[in-house]
Amino acid sequence: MGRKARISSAHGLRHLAIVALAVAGFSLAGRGASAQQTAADSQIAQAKAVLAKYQDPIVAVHDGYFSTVGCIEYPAGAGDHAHMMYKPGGMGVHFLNTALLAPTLDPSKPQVLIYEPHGDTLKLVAAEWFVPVALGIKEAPAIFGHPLEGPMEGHAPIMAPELHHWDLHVWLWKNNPYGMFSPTNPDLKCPKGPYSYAGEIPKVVAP
Ligand SMILES: [Cu+2]
Repeated sequence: MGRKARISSAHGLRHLAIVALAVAGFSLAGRGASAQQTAADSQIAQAKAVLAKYQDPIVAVHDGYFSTVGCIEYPAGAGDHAHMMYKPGGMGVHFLNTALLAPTLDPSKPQVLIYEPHGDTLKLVAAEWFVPVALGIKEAPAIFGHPLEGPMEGHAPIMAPELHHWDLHVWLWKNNPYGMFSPTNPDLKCPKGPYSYAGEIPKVVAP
């Protein structure tokens, strides 16, 4: 073997070692990501089990979740950077528990429960983690590995627009074709009645 060939084979070995390290790094990163996903999935399953009791809205009221009455549906989004990107769909009836407002989030204690009216009954469809900016939060908190969206104005007409907040809707009990973490659900319908509202897409605000 000539000198040149030796050099190039040493070079080749080093190259191989780098490739092997890179592959190992990738698969480690991949394993890390999937472990995180598994952890988030089991947290979601636990939250769903713990919160199942709120399928009875009276149990929710007893625990401090109070109805904001209106059923909210969003028409086609404003589609600009000043507003949240809400695809057309429903958000339902929000039951808010102000005693749970805190800067840190607990998977078993969402601040909001979301119901879909079905005739004379309310069906639990989603939970929402909700953090007012007034609590001193400067960066999006996260739950189940997902950062909350916002900050945004309060949702008119069921909230004061001044209630600037971060939030994340998690559709634990109703399939959402837009995805489990989408704010709106095209399959959620509000009844034709005096307490159904076409919500205004909230404006994005500064943290
Ligand atoms: Cu909502």
